[in-house]
Amino acid sequence: MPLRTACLLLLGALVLDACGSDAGTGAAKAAVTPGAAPEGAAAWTAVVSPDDSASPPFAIAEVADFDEPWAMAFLPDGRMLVTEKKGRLLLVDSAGARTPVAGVPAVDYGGQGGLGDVALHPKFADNHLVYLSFVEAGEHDTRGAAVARATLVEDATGARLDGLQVIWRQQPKVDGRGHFGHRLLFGADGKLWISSGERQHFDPAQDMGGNLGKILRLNDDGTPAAGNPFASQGGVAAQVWTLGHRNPLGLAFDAAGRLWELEMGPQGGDELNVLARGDNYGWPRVSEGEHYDGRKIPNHASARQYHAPAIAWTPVIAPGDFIIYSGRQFPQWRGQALIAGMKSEALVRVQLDGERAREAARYPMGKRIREIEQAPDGALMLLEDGANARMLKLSNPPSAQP
Ligand SMILES: [Ca+2]
Ligand SMILES: [Ca+2]
Repeated sequence: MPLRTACLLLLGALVLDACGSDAGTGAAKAAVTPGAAPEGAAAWTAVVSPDDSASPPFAIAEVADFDEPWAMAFLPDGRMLVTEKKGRLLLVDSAGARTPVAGVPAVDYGGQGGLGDVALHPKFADNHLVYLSFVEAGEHDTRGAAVARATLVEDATGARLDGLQVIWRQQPKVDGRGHFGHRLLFGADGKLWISSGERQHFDPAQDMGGNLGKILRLNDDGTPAAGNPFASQGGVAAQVWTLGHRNPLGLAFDAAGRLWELEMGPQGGDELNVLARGDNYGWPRVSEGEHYDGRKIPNHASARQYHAPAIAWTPVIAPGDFIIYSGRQFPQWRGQALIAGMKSEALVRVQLDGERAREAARYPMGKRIREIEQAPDGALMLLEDGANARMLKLSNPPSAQP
């Protein structure tokens, strides 16, 4: 009963591991068959209302292995760009064959930091612009996330990035190696959204003199977009769309144009939020969790000036990223959030209803899942976390086997 074993181990991990939900390294992993049907009562039946959890409607195929992968993005021709935290960018075809891409900027690797997200310019087919987030070293043992863009070139000598230009930086650079956030998203209007973590320094999330703990809305060249709510304050405040975020690791638009944001809470209190222009999401003044040292934090309901999450998780799921599904292979999931779960070692499915959300199902994967993307054919692509991490393709059988 490997799956049942995994469920029990998962429950144990939730109870025993009181710190480091986002520390980037997993506890002992259970060897399981991902996606197999759980037997008996799963460990989380008390906290979710699973419908098809007992029989996940997907088949799983392993595509390739990576060393600490962090993100992926699909090219128009169906190949993928995959980042590895230590600083490698790889072109990957559907059969898993990999081509290294030269010209990646130097990254400050360690802790939660290194090479981060990858996104394509909305007009990539014309301009071949690729955007990367990464951690950049500063002076005196400081560092911060940065975003660069460059042209992807493929010729007889291989693949490379040309004309690399840093277009955005976390300010200020601070010590520590956590909570960079640095997920990237382009909107339909071509605006670039960046999630910026508070670098485990708490108060910067409320300080408009810096851009830590904020969601930023920029033009594709990194300049502040017109219409941002704090533009009159000038400086980096002109970049800010929302504030009061801890470690935001996912951004996605739903079909109605709402922007959803997923962030790691402290001990408890992972959040899925609907972002509203200029709103304050409360960190570190309010949270549904508490500090790792046991100090209590008032909850969102105690201070109505802070925008409360649509859903919060205690115990944490420790999200890596999420998508809002829109594909063909799982039509019953269109409009739902699919979350890559790290500590939860699961694919977490959340039903969205307007601005409300409820967890609908968890699919045990037996490994920390760092990243999720929707493939052009509607399959789900997952990246496991850490060393010897697999890329998995989840397809709705029988028609879509790779
Ligand atoms: Ca919050
Ligand atoms: Ca992603």
